[in-house]
Amino acid sequence: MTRKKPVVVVTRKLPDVVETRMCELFDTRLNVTDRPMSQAELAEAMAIADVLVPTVTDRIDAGLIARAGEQMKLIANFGNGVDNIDVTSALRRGITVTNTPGVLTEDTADMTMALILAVARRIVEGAQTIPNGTYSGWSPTWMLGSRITGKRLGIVGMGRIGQALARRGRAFGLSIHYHNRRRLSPQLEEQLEATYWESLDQMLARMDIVSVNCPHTPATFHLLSARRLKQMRPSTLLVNTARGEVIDENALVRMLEAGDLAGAGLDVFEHEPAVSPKLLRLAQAGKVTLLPHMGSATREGRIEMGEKVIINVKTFMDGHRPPDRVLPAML
Ligand code: 8YV
Repeated sequence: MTRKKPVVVVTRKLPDVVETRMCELFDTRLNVTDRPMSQAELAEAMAIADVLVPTVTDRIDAGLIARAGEQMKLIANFGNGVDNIDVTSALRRGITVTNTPGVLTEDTADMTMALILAVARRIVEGAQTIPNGTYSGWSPTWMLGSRITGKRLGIVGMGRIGQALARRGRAFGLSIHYHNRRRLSPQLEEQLEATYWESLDQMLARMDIVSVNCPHTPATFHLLSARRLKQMRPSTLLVNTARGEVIDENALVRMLEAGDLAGAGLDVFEHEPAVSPKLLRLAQAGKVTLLPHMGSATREGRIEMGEKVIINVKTFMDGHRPPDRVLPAML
C-alpha cells in the first residue's frame, strides 16, 4: 500500500532544484509568484498543510498557530533565525519547529566582513562618485576612511557566524573581542585569539568596530539599547547582519545624526522590510551603508538551506527526530 504523501506548503519561491525535489518527495504546494502570503493566506495554508515551510517574511504568531489544523505537525523554517515563529506556542500545540543552521554561516560572515570594510573604507560612497559624475581625479585628502589593521573588533554573539567572523577578522589584522551568553572553551578562545567580556557595556566602550551576530530572542531585543549605544566612543563603527530588533534603531539614528558614532553598516532593520527615512537620509550623507537583508544570499547557500529543509521534513515524516529541531533552550 502506498502511503499518502504529506501536504507541504512552501510560502515563497525557492531555488528550482529544491522545489523539484520537494515535489518528488511530498505533495508540495509551491508559491510560483513569490508574493509574500498574507496572514489570512497563511491561516488557510496551515488549515490544510501537514508541514509549513515559511521564511523570515512570514509571521507565524500564536494566533495563526491556534488556528492550525489538527494535521499540522511541522514548521520547517527556510532560514536559521526563528524569531518569525512563536516557537513556544508551536511546541505547546504539539508542532515541531526546525531551522537551517550551519549552511549560511560562511556567507553571512563574508557579508559582515564586507560591510565592515565598506563602512571603514567608504566603498559604497566612493563607488557612487563615478556613475554620479562627482569624481574628478585623485586627491591626497579625499575619500579617506579608517584603517582596519590593528583595530579592535567586538563581536556581540559568538555562535557559528560570530566565530566565522572572528577568523576573518584575524586575517585582516583585527584583534578579536566578544560577548556571549556562554564563554567559549579556552581552546576555542585560544584558536580565535579572542578576548571574552562578561560585561557587554565594558566591551562596547573599548571597541573600534562592533558587530552584532546574535539571534533575536526576547532576551536580545534592544540589547544595544540607547544606554548601551552611548557606551561606544564617537569613533566606533557598528555593523549588524543579524536582526534589526537587537539594536534600538531610533537611538542609533539619533547618535549617528549627532556624530556620536562614526558610522554603521546595516543589512537588517528593526521594522523590515520598511527602512526608516532617517536612515535613508544618513545613507545619502554617506554616514551609513544599507544592504537589503542579503547576508546569506548566495545561490549555493539557498540550495543548501533547501536541502536542509528537505532532510528535516523527510526525517520527521519518516517518524524520526529531525536533525535541526529548535528547542526552547535555544530561544
Ligand atoms: C535568510 C536569515 O535569508 O536565516 C536567517 O536567519 O536571516 C537570512 O539570512 C532568511 O532567514 C530566510 O528565511
